[in-house]
Amino acid sequence: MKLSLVISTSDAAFDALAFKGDLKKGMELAKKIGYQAVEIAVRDPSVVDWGEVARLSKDLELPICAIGTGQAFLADGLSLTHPDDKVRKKSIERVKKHAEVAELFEAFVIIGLVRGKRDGRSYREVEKIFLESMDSLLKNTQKVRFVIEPLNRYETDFINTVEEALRVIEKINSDRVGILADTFHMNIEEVNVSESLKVAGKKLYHFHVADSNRWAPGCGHFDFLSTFRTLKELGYDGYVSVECLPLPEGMERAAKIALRVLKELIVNLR
Ligand code: LER
Ligand code: MN
Repeated sequence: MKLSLVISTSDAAFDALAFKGDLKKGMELAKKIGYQAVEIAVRDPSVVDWGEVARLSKDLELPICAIGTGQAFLADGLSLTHPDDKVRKKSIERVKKHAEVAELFEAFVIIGLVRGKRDGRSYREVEKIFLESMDSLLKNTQKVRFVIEPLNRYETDFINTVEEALRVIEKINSDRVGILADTFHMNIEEVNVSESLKVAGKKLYHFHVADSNRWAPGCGHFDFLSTFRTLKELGYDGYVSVECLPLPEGMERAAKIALRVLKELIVNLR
């Protein structure tokens, strides 16, 4: 298991991000604190100088493990299941740009909020549109991998649990699509976090951590020990990305606490 920190470009509207703002500063701090990679939340990839990010990543020896797309939904209202065809096409184009960047860094593309909401439509209807959008993304990209992130009910009503994500993934039927499980969402939606992770099994491609209150791990009541034991049992060797509020005491402190707590946990698993 490798530890990563979620950072973002300056135009992010989402609060649960460490080092929201200056990407360069975020990458440098993540490295200084001791993270092995960063995950970058990006609203619009066309406004970022990716050459500069690639240089930084190389110089700092800090890989970029995933590209977040939720800002495109939060700030621009784009979604892969948008009822308006024109907006949906624009959304697919936007995520394709995310995918091109992700391909460059061999990073995952996160399909979280950007999949949209049901907005009064049936689950079936929205799922059908989502499958079409995913099909288009897969056909128009080479080998980049996508991860579907189940989100809690207060953020979307389309795919809240690992089981729901797995059902959609089964229909997509591509090894380029897996699950991103996030402890914050699982704590709200899953009956039993460890059991759900076992059901995901090898389809678990990526992992987000925050405590029950979305503070740094160790600052709430989420049972990280049993969850990490399950990850070990599953042979999970992907990234564990810290995606927490800048709490307690600001971004840097939260990121430091998270790293210390997670490192201790992982050592104790041996
Ligand atoms: C993104 O990874 C996430 O977990 C969501 O809560 C974004 O709103
Ligand atoms: Mn997440």
